[in-house]
Amino acid sequence: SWDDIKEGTGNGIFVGTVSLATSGSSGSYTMRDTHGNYATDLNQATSGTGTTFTDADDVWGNGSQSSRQSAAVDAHYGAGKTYDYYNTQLGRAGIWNNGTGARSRVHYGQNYVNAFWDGTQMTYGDGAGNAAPLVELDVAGHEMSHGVTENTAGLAYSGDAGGLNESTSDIFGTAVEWYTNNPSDVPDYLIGEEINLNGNGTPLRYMDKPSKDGSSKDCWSSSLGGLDPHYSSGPLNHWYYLASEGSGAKTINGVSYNSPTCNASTVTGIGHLKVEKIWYRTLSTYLTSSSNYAAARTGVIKAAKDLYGAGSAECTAVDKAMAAISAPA
Ligand code: ASN
Ligand code: ZN
Ligand code: CA
Repeated sequence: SWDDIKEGTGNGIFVGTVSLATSGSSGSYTMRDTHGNYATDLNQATSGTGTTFTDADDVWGNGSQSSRQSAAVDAHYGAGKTYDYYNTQLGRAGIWNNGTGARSRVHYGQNYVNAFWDGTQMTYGDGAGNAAPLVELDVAGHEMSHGVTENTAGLAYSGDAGGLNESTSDIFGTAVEWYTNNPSDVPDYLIGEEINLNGNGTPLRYMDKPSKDGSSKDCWSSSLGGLDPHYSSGPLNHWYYLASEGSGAKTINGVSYNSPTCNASTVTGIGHLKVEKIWYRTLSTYLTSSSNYAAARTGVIKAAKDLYGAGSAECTAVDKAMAAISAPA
């Protein structure tokens, strides 16, 4: 039966060799965990639920990009780590906060260079050319977090709210990467750094200085809301970095960051986990579908007071970081 949970061995494309929560018994295992997170193979289709991955010896894939099981290992591992992060660090029992997991569909379409949440499930393309399958850990955390946003604040996908929505997914995708601390996918403040979407080894997005991608904004302005949400996310991603690590130059896990402020201030960081707790409380308590950056600024101050007290270093840091991205007060 599927609730006979096993620790299998997965050989992922990005995560290396990991223990994988699977179900079944000798001769017939499925890639399904205790919460009901499970992975299916779309086999290049673009609709349907796909075929559940099964395996005789509970050793999955060989780690190469051409291994059909390996893409599923990364996606299923990512779903499990995202579930565990929300559950243990933020007290949320999955996307719906009801203890149930979600389906991850892999091998979507032909040469599909994206991943998405559709209100029900996660879906991952295989990439094309230089771009690897889009099953990297921060992408899995990003897509599942769209589900969390949908089931909390319900942020719209346009205007300032669209940027807050996208950034929330980048923040928690990054949070999952830090929580997991996988030695083959060392945590950072970059998004999609393993996939090579640009073909030159650069990440998709940079949280310390979002404008490094050529399109995202570092600072809020009244025209921000007219941008694609993947670019209007920049200021809040910048806020997360500044509040976590502080302004200026810093090397973390071998990656060099240099985070400017928009108001010539200096910000001292409080560590990413506290910032995540403050943002999650903001998202789940103080924001609505139409919230803008001003509401985000008011919200993080309230959330920081709730969690750490008025006048706390945490409260000061998240407010100073909001000022440092020019968020309206
Ligand atoms: N991967 C993209 C995202 O989650 C897909 C999209 O643009 N909807 O933002
Ligand atoms: Zn997104
Ligand atoms: Ca990353």
